[in-house]
Amino acid sequence: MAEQNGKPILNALRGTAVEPRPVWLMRQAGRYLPEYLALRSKASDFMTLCLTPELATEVTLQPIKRFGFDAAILFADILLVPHALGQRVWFEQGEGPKLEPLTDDIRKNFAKHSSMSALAPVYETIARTRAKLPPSTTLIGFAGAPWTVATYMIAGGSSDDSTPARLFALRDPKAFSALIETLIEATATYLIAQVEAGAEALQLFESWAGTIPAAKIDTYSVNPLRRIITKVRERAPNTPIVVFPRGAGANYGAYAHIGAAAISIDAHTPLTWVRGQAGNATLQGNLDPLALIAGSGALTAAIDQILDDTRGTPHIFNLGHGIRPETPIAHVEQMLAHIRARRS
Ligand code: 1CP
Repeated sequence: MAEQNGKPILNALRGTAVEPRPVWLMRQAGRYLPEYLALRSKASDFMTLCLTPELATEVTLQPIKRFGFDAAILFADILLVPHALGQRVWFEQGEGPKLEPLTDDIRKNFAKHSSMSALAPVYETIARTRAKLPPSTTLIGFAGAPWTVATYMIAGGSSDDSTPARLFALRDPKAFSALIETLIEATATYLIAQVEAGAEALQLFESWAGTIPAAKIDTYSVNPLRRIITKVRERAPNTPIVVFPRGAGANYGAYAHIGAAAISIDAHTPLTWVRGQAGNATLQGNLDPLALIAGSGALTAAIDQILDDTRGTPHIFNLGHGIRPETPIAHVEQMLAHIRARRS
């Protein structure tokens, strides 16, 4: 029997089929919330917002205060790791992230930054948030998976199908594997520090799993994630880890056996199929973010399908990817009311 400690998300991550279904949303603190936009305009830039504990704590708590989700996710970004490793990162309004070119000089200095002490403000945000959360709400820390973070470091920003990183890996496998090694170490150190600061569960975002050629899925993604999970579990054996390999398709099964407590499922992968691949792992997801924009009958039908497909099994309700800025608040309220009114 899993321990019933009054935190629905932690109970689900430990393998209990919890009803009513615990729920949080990826990117739940963000631009669809007027209070986020108001606070965002106070910070000089997005990186400063992430690295100012007072503001980041407030943003983390905003969706909890408004909706009472079962988990809060730390307000930060996966690109804080390249920043901490010494590669300059900035966000241009409406344009997404930008990173300075990954020079030999920057790579030579990675080791100097490996303590992740530049992210001390993030650890302080975690401690402050934890102290303010309701007792039933779980605080989730996170990081990007090495491949996903590397795609941004190599391209200098977003790229549709990770072409720059894929070419770099094929042309210079030694340099690519050194970069992945650096990210494995840095990410494990960062996540362990998050747990020590008060994170109760962790999520690893492999947002660009879908761009990895099948023959490379193990070396680029599955093995690095397994190594991070092993390192974190050595130091924090009771902290469950969620892996989100968005777009992994037929490779979803490969992620079920790397020590993660849960796998988060995108909207394109059938939950019932993953259930058969995933052994005892808890599943999370997989509402289409567009159903949340559409609302009304399309939304309740999509919710019912997910709840029916996962009935009696450990499952955390979530989206298949981040909530979109144009999502009406009333539809988030409709979703929560519908999930919480259903008992099975
Ligand atoms: O609830 C929350 O908002 C939690 C905080 C959070 C998380 C978990 C943010 C804040 N970013 C992330 C993760 C993140 N960041 C991922 C993985 C999840 C996913 O696939 O969406 C990725 C890929 C990033 C990189 C990133 N940061 C992008 C995506 C660019 C692309 O290539 O598509 C963007 C637009 C950002 C900026 C960002 N991060 C977070 C917010 C709220 C924003 C928008 C910035 C703003 O306010 O203008």
